[in-house]
Amino acid sequence: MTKQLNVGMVGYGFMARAHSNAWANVSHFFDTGYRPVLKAAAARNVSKLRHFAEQWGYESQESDWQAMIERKDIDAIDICVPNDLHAEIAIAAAKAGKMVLCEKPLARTEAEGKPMVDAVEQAGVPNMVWYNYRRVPAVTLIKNMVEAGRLGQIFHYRAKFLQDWTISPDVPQGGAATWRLDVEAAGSGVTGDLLAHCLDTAIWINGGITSLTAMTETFIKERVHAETGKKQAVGIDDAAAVLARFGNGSLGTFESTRYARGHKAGYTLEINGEKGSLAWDLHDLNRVQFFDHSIEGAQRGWTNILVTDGDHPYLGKWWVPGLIIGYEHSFTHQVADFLDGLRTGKPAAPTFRDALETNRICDAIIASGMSGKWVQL
Ligand code: SOE
Repeated sequence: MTKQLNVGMVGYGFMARAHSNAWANVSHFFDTGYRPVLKAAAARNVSKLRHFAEQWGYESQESDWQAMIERKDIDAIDICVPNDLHAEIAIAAAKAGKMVLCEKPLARTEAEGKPMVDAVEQAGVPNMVWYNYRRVPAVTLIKNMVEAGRLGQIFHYRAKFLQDWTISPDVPQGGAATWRLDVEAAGSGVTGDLLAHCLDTAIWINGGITSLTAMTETFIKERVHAETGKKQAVGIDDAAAVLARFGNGSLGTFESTRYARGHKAGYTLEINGEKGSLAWDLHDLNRVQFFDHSIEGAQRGWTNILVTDGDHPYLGKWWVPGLIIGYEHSFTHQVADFLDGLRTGKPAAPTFRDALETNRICDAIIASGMSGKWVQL
């Protein structure tokens, strides 16, 4: 029998829309045994909340998240607010016995994330962090191919996440639209916002990182704060370049910036192994590029696999073979896996504990960027 799962959303921005879309459509496509219901949405800005809640069909609205957490008719709290609010909400939700889902990164730092992990584990509540790119079918296929040994020994893992939206000095920091530039709200800049995605995917596919060194830069040193109207020092990293060693002996290179003119969400990755290479580009997200060295010499070359067949990860649940899917589907897949985890008792990853490791690596990047030294993890 299908069970109802009542969702309480905290926030109304871009991520709240991406998650709401996933909650709303997952049971149309995936048989998980659960039917999520958009039960309540909470935010302080009442007019923005009303617009959001009505557009997405939330049954009720709360002007403070505490009230929503206290409600008996809410099963799961989904946190889609700036990073500085994650810990307080997640801990309170766990104490109230709710399932907790949190937008990435888990917290601003590992130290802030640790009590969040303790809270969900002590309460024994299901929990997950939204690192959605794992669930792009092409990326999941890469994971499966690496796990099946198709690349043999891995030598290199290379990833980039490039944007260009903060090049102008007129972009403010702080406030609802630009909190990602305010170190108080975000914790870090591109490291926690963009590189965190690359790191989550990397450690999932290629295992743990054992040491790293990083170069970070803040190109624009002062920006007006949207809330005070005053110019103040910028505390976030605008760009980060990282050299890393993985536990399996391979070398990692990671780059992230908001100063790569022409790039809006340029997430790419490539893995090179003894038997072959695999590559993926978010802007062509249904394709995997594969070089298979075992193919006879004259026919050997890069093959492009269009990941749209019924036997590709998640694709059997969507349309018919050959029809492409997009960014938003990765969130639906994440909810589907979360709900499957509830049914099977095998929690979907990344859990809070898994995501804490990404925070640990981000902290090491920021520390190394400041000291110029290698950090052992
Ligand atoms: C920043 O612009 C951002 O929206 C990140 O916060 C998301 O996590 C990333 O997926 C896309 O870019």
